[in-house]
Amino acid sequence: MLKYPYRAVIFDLDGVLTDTAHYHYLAWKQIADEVGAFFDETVNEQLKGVDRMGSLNLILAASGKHFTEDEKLDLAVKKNLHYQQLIAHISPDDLLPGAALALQAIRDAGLKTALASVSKNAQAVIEKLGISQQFDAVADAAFITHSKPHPEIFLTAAAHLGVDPQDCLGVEDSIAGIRAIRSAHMFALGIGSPTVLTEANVVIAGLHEFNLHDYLKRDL
Ligand code: B16
Ligand code: MG
Repeated sequence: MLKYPYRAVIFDLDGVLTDTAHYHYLAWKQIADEVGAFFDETVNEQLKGVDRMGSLNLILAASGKHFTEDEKLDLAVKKNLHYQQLIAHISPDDLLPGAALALQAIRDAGLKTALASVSKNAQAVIEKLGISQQFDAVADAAFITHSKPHPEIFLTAAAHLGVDPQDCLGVEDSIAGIRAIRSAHMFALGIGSPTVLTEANVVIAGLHEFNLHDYLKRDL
Protein backbone atom coordinates (compact mmCIF):
# COMPACT_ATOMS: atom_id res chain seq x y z
CA MET A 1 0.00 0.00 0.00
CA LEU A 2 1.26 3.51 -0.84
CA LYS A 3 2.32 5.64 2.09
CA TYR A 4 0.54 8.99 2.03
CA PRO A 5 1.91 12.04 3.86
CA TYR A 6 -1.51 12.48 5.48
CA ARG A 7 -3.41 10.41 7.99
CA ALA A 8 -6.79 12.08 7.50
CA VAL A 9 -8.88 14.15 5.09
CA ILE A 10 -11.29 16.70 6.57
CA PHE A 11 -14.16 17.85 4.38
CA ASP A 12 -16.27 20.95 4.37
CA LEU A 13 -19.88 20.11 3.47
CA ASP A 14 -21.67 22.95 1.68
CA GLY A 15 -20.27 23.35 -1.82
CA VAL A 16 -17.83 20.43 -1.52
CA LEU A 17 -19.89 17.28 -1.00
CA THR A 18 -23.24 18.72 -2.10
CA ASP A 19 -24.49 21.94 -3.63
CA THR A 20 -26.17 23.33 -0.52
CA ALA A 21 -23.97 26.43 -0.95
CA HIS A 22 -26.43 27.41 -3.69
CA TYR A 23 -29.40 26.92 -1.36
CA HIS A 24 -27.70 29.14 1.26
CA TYR A 25 -27.29 31.72 -1.50
CA LEU A 26 -30.97 31.57 -2.54
CA ALA A 27 -32.16 31.88 1.07
CA TRP A 28 -29.86 34.83 1.78
CA LYS A 29 -30.83 36.50 -1.51
CA GLN A 30 -34.46 36.60 -0.39
CA ILE A 31 -33.45 38.27 2.91
CA ALA A 32 -31.14 40.73 1.14
CA ASP A 33 -33.93 41.74 -1.28
CA GLU A 34 -36.31 42.19 1.67
CA VAL A 35 -33.96 44.59 3.51
CA GLY A 36 -32.79 46.37 0.34
CA ALA A 37 -29.17 45.18 0.40
CA PHE A 38 -27.25 44.55 -2.82
CA PHE A 39 -26.42 40.84 -3.02
CA ASP A 40 -25.06 38.71 -5.82
CA GLU A 41 -22.88 35.61 -6.29
CA THR A 42 -19.71 37.68 -5.82
CA VAL A 43 -20.86 39.11 -2.47
CA ASN A 44 -21.98 35.59 -1.55
CA GLU A 45 -18.37 34.32 -1.82
CA GLN A 46 -17.61 36.34 1.34
CA LEU A 47 -20.43 34.58 3.21
CA LYS A 48 -19.44 30.99 2.42
CA GLY A 49 -18.22 29.22 5.55
CA VAL A 50 -19.36 32.11 7.76
CA ASP A 51 -21.97 31.23 10.40
CA ARG A 52 -25.60 32.32 10.23
CA MET A 53 -25.48 35.50 12.34
CA GLY A 54 -22.11 36.50 10.91
CA SER A 55 -23.53 36.16 7.39
CA LEU A 56 -26.65 38.13 8.32
CA ASN A 57 -24.57 40.95 9.81
CA LEU A 58 -22.56 41.22 6.57
CA ILE A 59 -25.78 41.49 4.53
CA LEU A 60 -27.40 44.02 6.87
CA ALA A 61 -24.26 46.19 6.87
CA ALA A 62 -24.67 46.48 3.08
CA SER A 63 -28.26 47.74 3.54
CA GLY A 64 -27.08 50.84 5.41
CA LYS A 65 -30.06 50.50 7.80
CA HIS A 66 -30.20 49.78 11.53
CA PHE A 67 -31.79 46.60 12.88
CA THR A 68 -32.57 45.68 16.50
CA GLU A 69 -31.36 42.36 17.88
CA ASP A 70 -34.95 41.03 17.77
CA GLU A 71 -35.30 42.03 14.12
CA LYS A 72 -31.99 40.30 13.35
CA LEU A 73 -33.11 37.12 15.07
CA ASP A 74 -36.38 37.14 13.11
CA LEU A 75 -34.48 37.50 9.83
CA ALA A 76 -32.07 34.67 10.78
CA VAL A 77 -34.99 32.37 11.64
CA LYS A 78 -36.72 33.28 8.37
CA LYS A 79 -33.57 32.53 6.35
CA ASN A 80 -33.13 29.20 8.07
CA LEU A 81 -36.77 28.16 7.52
CA HIS A 82 -36.40 28.95 3.82
CA TYR A 83 -33.08 27.06 3.70
CA GLN A 84 -34.64 24.04 5.42
CA GLN A 85 -37.43 24.03 2.82
CA LEU A 86 -34.80 24.04 0.08
CA ILE A 87 -32.88 21.09 1.58
CA ALA A 88 -35.98 19.08 2.53
CA HIS A 89 -35.78 16.84 -0.52
CA ILE A 90 -32.02 16.21 -0.54
CA SER A 91 -31.17 12.56 -1.23
CA PRO A 92 -28.02 10.55 -2.11
CA ASP A 93 -28.58 11.74 -5.70
CA ASP A 94 -27.53 15.21 -4.52
CA LEU A 95 -23.95 14.20 -3.76
CA LEU A 96 -21.71 16.21 -6.12
CA PRO A 97 -19.89 14.22 -8.84
CA GLY A 98 -16.92 12.35 -7.41
CA ALA A 99 -17.88 12.88 -3.74
CA ALA A 100 -18.81 9.28 -2.96
CA LEU A 101 -15.79 7.91 -4.85
CA ALA A 102 -13.41 10.32 -3.09
CA LEU A 103 -14.70 9.32 0.36
CA GLN A 104 -14.35 5.64 -0.50
CA ALA A 105 -10.86 6.04 -2.02
CA ILE A 106 -9.64 7.80 1.12
CA ARG A 107 -11.02 5.10 3.40
CA ASP A 108 -9.66 2.34 1.14
CA ALA A 109 -6.21 3.97 1.40
CA GLY A 110 -6.41 3.59 5.19
CA LEU A 111 -6.84 7.30 5.92
CA LYS A 112 -9.45 8.69 8.31
CA THR A 113 -12.24 11.05 7.26
CA ALA A 114 -13.99 13.87 9.10
CA LEU A 115 -16.53 16.57 8.41
CA ALA A 116 -15.88 20.20 9.40
CA SER A 117 -18.99 22.32 8.83
CA VAL A 118 -20.10 25.34 10.84
CA SER A 119 -23.69 24.70 9.70
CA LYS A 120 -26.28 23.83 12.34
CA ASN A 121 -27.97 21.81 9.58
CA ALA A 122 -24.87 19.72 8.74
CA GLN A 123 -25.89 16.54 10.55
CA ALA A 124 -29.32 16.53 8.90
CA VAL A 125 -27.78 17.08 5.46
CA ILE A 126 -25.23 14.22 5.70
CA GLU A 127 -28.00 11.89 6.88
CA LYS A 128 -30.16 12.86 3.88
CA LEU A 129 -27.14 12.31 1.62
CA GLY A 130 -26.62 8.86 3.16
CA ILE A 131 -22.96 9.50 4.02
CA SER A 132 -23.00 9.89 7.82
CA GLN A 133 -21.36 6.45 8.20
CA GLN A 134 -18.50 7.53 5.93
CA PHE A 135 -16.99 9.83 8.57
CA ASP A 136 -14.86 8.82 11.53
CA ALA A 137 -15.70 12.18 13.15
CA VAL A 138 -18.16 15.02 12.59
CA ALA A 139 -17.42 18.55 13.83
CA ASP A 140 -20.29 21.00 13.37
CA ALA A 141 -21.68 24.18 14.93
CA ALA A 142 -22.37 22.36 18.20
CA PHE A 143 -18.63 22.02 18.91
CA ILE A 144 -17.27 25.48 18.20
CA THR A 145 -17.49 29.12 19.26
CA HIS A 146 -15.58 30.62 16.32
CA SER A 147 -16.72 30.44 12.70
CA LYS A 148 -14.33 30.05 9.75
CA PRO A 149 -11.79 31.65 9.00
CA HIS A 150 -10.88 30.75 12.61
CA PRO A 151 -9.20 27.30 12.53
CA GLU A 152 -11.30 25.95 15.43
CA ILE A 153 -13.64 23.74 13.37
CA PHE A 154 -10.74 22.00 11.57
CA LEU A 155 -8.68 21.66 14.75
CA THR A 156 -11.74 20.19 16.51
CA ALA A 157 -12.25 17.66 13.70
CA ALA A 158 -8.55 16.65 13.87
CA ALA A 159 -8.75 16.32 17.67
CA HIS A 160 -11.85 14.10 17.36
CA LEU A 161 -9.88 11.89 14.95
CA GLY A 162 -6.84 11.86 17.22
CA VAL A 163 -4.68 13.04 14.30
CA ASP A 164 -2.08 15.82 14.38
CA PRO A 165 -3.34 18.82 12.30
CA GLN A 166 -0.15 18.73 10.22
CA ASP A 167 -1.09 15.22 9.12
CA CYS A 168 -4.49 16.38 7.79
CA LEU A 169 -5.60 17.52 4.35
CA GLY A 170 -8.58 19.94 4.42
CA VAL A 171 -11.03 20.32 1.53
CA GLU A 172 -12.96 23.58 1.14
CA ASP A 173 -14.87 25.70 -1.39
CA SER A 174 -14.83 28.98 0.57
CA ILE A 175 -12.23 31.71 1.04
CA ALA A 176 -12.91 31.69 4.80
CA GLY A 177 -12.57 27.91 4.94
CA ILE A 178 -9.23 27.85 3.08
CA ARG A 179 -7.93 30.44 5.56
CA ALA A 180 -9.16 28.27 8.44
CA ILE A 181 -7.33 25.22 7.03
CA ARG A 182 -4.09 27.12 6.49
CA SER A 183 -4.31 28.63 10.01
CA ALA A 184 -4.71 25.09 11.33
CA HIS A 185 -1.43 24.18 9.53
CA MET A 186 -3.13 21.68 7.26
CA PHE A 187 -2.75 21.22 3.50
CA ALA A 188 -5.59 23.18 1.83
CA LEU A 189 -7.29 21.65 -1.21
CA GLY A 190 -9.64 24.20 -2.78
CA ILE A 191 -12.78 23.27 -4.69
CA GLY A 192 -13.70 25.91 -7.25
CA SER A 193 -11.70 28.58 -9.04
CA PRO A 194 -7.97 29.32 -8.45
CA THR A 195 -8.72 33.01 -9.02
CA VAL A 196 -11.10 32.99 -6.01
CA LEU A 197 -9.29 30.48 -3.75
CA THR A 198 -5.89 32.13 -4.07
CA GLU A 199 -4.65 30.95 -0.66
CA ALA A 200 -5.24 27.23 -1.29
CA ASN A 201 -2.25 24.91 -1.81
CA VAL A 202 -3.99 23.25 -4.75
CA VAL A 203 -7.36 24.01 -6.44
CA ILE A 204 -9.50 21.54 -8.39
CA ALA A 205 -12.88 22.17 -10.03
CA GLY A 206 -14.68 19.51 -8.02
CA LEU A 207 -14.25 16.18 -6.28
CA HIS A 208 -14.55 14.43 -9.67
CA GLU A 209 -10.93 15.61 -10.08
CA PHE A 210 -9.88 14.37 -6.63
CA ASN A 211 -6.88 12.02 -6.75
CA LEU A 212 -4.97 11.21 -3.53
CA HIS A 213 -1.82 10.48 -5.55
CA ASP A 214 -1.70 14.14 -6.62
CA TYR A 215 -1.19 15.25 -3.02
CA LEU A 216 1.74 12.98 -2.19
CA LYS A 217 4.08 15.96 -2.06
CA ARG A 218 3.32 18.57 0.54
CA ASP A 219 3.67 22.26 -0.14
CA LEU A 220 2.92 24.00 3.15
P1 B16 B 1 -26.52 27.28 9.05
P2 B16 B 1 -19.90 25.00 5.89
C1 B16 B 1 -21.56 27.00 6.35
O1 B16 B 1 -21.33 25.64 6.19
C2 B16 B 1 -22.01 27.61 5.05
O2 B16 B 1 -20.93 27.65 4.14
C3 B16 B 1 -22.47 29.02 5.29
O3 B16 B 1 -22.95 29.57 4.08
C4 B16 B 1 -23.58 29.04 6.33
O4 B16 B 1 -23.97 30.37 6.63
C5 B16 B 1 -23.07 28.36 7.60
O5 B16 B 1 -22.64 27.05 7.29
C6 B16 B 1 -24.12 28.29 8.69
O6 B16 B 1 -25.13 27.44 8.26
O7 B16 B 1 -27.29 28.54 8.86
O8 B16 B 1 -27.13 26.07 8.38
O9 B16 B 1 -26.16 27.01 10.49
O10 B16 B 1 -19.43 25.68 4.64
O11 B16 B 1 -19.03 25.27 7.08
O12 B16 B 1 -20.23 23.56 5.70
MG1 MG C 1 -18.51 25.29 1.95
